[in-house]
Amino acid sequence: MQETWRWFGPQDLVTISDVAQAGATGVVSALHHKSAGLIWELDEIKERQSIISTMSDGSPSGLVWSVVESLPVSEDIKKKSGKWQEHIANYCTSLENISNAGIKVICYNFMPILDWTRTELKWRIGTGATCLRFDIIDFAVFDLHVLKRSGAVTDFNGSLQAEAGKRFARMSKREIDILAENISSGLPGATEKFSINKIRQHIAEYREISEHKLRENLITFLSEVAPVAQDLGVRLCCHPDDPPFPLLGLPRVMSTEADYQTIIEAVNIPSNGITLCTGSLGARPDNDLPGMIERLGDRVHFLHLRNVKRESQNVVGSFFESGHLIGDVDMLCVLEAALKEEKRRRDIGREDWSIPMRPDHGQDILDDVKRNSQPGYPSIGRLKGLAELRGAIAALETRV
Ligand code: DNO
Repeated sequence: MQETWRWFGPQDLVTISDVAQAGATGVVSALHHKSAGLIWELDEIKERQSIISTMSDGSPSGLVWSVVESLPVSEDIKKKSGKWQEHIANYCTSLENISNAGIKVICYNFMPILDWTRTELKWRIGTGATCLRFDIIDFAVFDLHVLKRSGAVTDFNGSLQAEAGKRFARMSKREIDILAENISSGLPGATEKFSINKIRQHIAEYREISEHKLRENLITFLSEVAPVAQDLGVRLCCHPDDPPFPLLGLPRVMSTEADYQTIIEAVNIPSNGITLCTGSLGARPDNDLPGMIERLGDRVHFLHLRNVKRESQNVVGSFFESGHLIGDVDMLCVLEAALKEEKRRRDIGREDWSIPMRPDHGQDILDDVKRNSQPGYPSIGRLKGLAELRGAIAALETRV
């Protein structure tokens, strides 16, 4: 596995020199300032590559930009409305430019409006560390009492509504503002930050878009872009929904193995692949992650390795982000399945046998609290995660 590290560009408080010390060899990055739908020009990509290859004292970092995360898909493409055809053409031009710069793995997602969603960004666990958390009652507070979405009452059962009502009554104005901010604009990597009114407006635009329609729109998108990627030797990898269930009454179509299977079969070429994110998919008790690697392994082009602790056996429920090897995801089985997939690829002579992986997220520990970098992306917490995963991989490699 190629060890990679997500870096949010020059404004990231974790620097390229820090990344070099983490021991990763690949960098996962994006031109975050570009809105979805625009073309990534070759010179902008090359400029970012040169920044990644240089440490703050001017010496070579030894790092290579190996994965783009994300090349975002515009809302028009997801809704198949407005400028969707122009945006698909621009997406293909960006793929060509990224490929010409030598980057061959490209991650994206197909979640309507919001990218990944958490309700708390600094949830304190017993050790004093903090982590990200999704709390279903807090989310119901937001949906029922802040957004006041008309369909929300049918999406939460009676006891959840009652709990949310009680919690909302106890919350201060500041707590409510923080909750709204966390959900609508708090997380790094998302392409847009939304006001409450903007969210309402976007939700209204999805009124006619069922789960079936959204899946069809994803297939339309892939039917256009995956063959272009295939010709360029680029591997596209769709990130799962995070969390892997519908939110705000909006459809989500990449939450389970069956979802992936449908998309893979619909556009059945190797470049149409998966970002297997163990933390996103692991928030659902009915996702069998090692089994998914065994069955869909051929198309796993990128691995996000992190863990979660679920607080119920329900598909829709609360969870927090636990240590990389501690939690409901059986990380050792996942790693073993991934190593077996790499061996299978080596045996048949596949050039892409080494799957890029990144330690996904980390808890804020020690000096992370002072540095206050992007939520979920602290330096020391991720370093610990990477070191644990590296140790586990080294031990498992002797057995596979
Ligand atoms: C969260 C990330 C997501 C992911 C995008 C991929 O940490 O995994 O922001 O990058 O959903 O498109």
